[in-house]
Amino acid sequence: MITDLQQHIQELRHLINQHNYAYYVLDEPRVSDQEYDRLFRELQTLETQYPQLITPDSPTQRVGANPLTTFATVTHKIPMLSLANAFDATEVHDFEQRIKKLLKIDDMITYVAELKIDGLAVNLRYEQGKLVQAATRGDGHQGEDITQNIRTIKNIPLTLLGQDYPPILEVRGEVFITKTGFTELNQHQLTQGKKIFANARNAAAGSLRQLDARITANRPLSFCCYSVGQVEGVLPNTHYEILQQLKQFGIPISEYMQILQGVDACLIYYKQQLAQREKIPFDIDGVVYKVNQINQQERLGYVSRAPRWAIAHKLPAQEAMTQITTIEVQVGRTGALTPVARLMPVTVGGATITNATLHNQNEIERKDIRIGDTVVVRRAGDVIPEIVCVNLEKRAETSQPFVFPTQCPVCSSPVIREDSVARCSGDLICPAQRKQRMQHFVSRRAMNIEGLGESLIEQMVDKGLLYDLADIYTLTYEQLVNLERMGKKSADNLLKSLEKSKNTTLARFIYALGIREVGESTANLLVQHFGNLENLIKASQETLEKIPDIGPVVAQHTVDFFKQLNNIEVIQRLQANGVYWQTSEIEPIQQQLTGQTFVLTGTLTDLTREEAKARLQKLGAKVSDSVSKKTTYVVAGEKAGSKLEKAQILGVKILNEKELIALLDQ
Ligand code: I6G
Repeated sequence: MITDLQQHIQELRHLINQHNYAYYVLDEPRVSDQEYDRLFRELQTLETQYPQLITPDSPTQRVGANPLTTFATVTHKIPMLSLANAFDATEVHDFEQRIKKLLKIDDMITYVAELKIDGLAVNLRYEQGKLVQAATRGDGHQGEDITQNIRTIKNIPLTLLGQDYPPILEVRGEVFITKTGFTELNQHQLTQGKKIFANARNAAAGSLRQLDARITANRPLSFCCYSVGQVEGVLPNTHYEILQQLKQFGIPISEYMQILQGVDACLIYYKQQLAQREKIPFDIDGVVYKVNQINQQERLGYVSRAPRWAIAHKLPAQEAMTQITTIEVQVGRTGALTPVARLMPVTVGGATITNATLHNQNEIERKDIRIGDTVVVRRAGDVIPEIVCVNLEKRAETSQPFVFPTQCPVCSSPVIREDSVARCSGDLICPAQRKQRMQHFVSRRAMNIEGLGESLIEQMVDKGLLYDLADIYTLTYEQLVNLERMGKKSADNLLKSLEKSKNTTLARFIYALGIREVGESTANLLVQHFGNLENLIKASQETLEKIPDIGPVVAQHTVDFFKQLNNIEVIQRLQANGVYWQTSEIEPIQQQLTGQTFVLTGTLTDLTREEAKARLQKLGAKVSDSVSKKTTYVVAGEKAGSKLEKAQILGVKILNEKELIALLDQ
């Protein structure tokens, strides 16, 4: 006989499991965090009062209290295979040709394309819907029993949902840490004085290999399923449907999966994923194409421990090993000194790299980087390459730590320290700072002076033709034509582009001045707010700080910049030399909605999204993409979905389109 209390406890567990499923698998939370915590605490309290009613599959029982002394060995019922690799399109076409030949067909083959997450492969075994064992891949035949650790991963169900799951079901997939999880974990490790991890994969591996599951429980691990192992029971007859079925049982699967016809479609998928690699929230090292029909998979079988029906199309590696030949210090536009490692050339992510930023002295010390060291370098997208870690095994005994200079390497002025940043105190005395400021001033998004590149600026500053920004507009044909690599035509063209650049906008001009921390969007904000340069020059720290999105640091740098008389003098000379902008176009911003944040969702009928956004911003409002407690209003158009639901849960005020228009027309 089941008592009312047992019944209630079971209901609580079921509800919590359903909420976990909605949150982790469907990515559609159904209750607020507070409501979830309330249910969880209620269950915990009842289980503390009645410990005899605790069951191992209760959602409260993820973290075991007793550390292990060693991991037991698990023999896989069905070997955990690896995948064959393809490194280019030809190899992918060859894969398809082999398949067609073996299947003796010439029709289109249906594939499922998935991402290959850079994590650790594991096998999870469910018996009668309960998670009973989890193991690493190991050598493919035997792995380690990591059940205690796997149970702590929040998106892995301890009990499968529904009733019609196979009585024995093994699922396989990758345990990984997201990019943000990895950054936060390393930040936490740093503050605790603990070892930091070289990359997300190492962090995931280190976390799974803990004998004490309480440590694993504090690591941001996730799981994503990509196939099944032993199954006793019936599953659908395509790979895609099997995964969808697993999702129904509460197993997390990838949202990046696509069904595609033929390998050409797979190659398009590859290009798309490569292009958006930086936006994918976790590291990937390839994409995988699998034949979708299970009967075709069965006919194709396996060769040398890899299925013939699947292939991993590798993405360019983002990391490589090389040696640091020397460390140099570069002086930036604002005098910040950045140490840069010069490297033995190495190919990473399809490009040859010879330099990597070392950020600052702290970073060099933290990673214990020395000249001559063998290091792992990482190049992710367009980001400047970085040193991930030193290979200490290859360190020479003679290696010496790098001594950070106390004087600017260019102008010998003393180096001053501002937190982690070392700065040359030379300001305009320092030719390096002057060159950098000029490069910024002439750049495309600033004054957009075509034909005035880095090497020309370098020559002209060194020859004394250019001292400050205003000198750029005093250059003459005679001066230009005598420079190295400068013919008559180039001199003429440069003079023309100088002339053209004089007609600019105030926002571009402010950005071009190179005030510390004032990027393009801040420059735009300043223009919207002050309307003209005179008002900005006069603005106090207090006035500046009142502008939404302008913090005390930006305000301070702006005030400091305009306090310096030589900066005002340069501005006046620039204007005297012909730089101008249209003042009439600038309307100072109206501020009724300052400090309010709007989220637009669903389809608007009378206004377009862009119009609504522009009009809100003009009135000083911020328009955001995501709903939080800080959102002032959610504007819900037709067919508004999850954002509207979230607003309702969080108690954020909701406006319809008519109400929005009324607000805008006030
Ligand atoms: O190691 C793997 C990574 C990803 C896989 C895999 C996968 O699918 C997205 N799929 C299979 C079938 C195997 N290894 C054996």
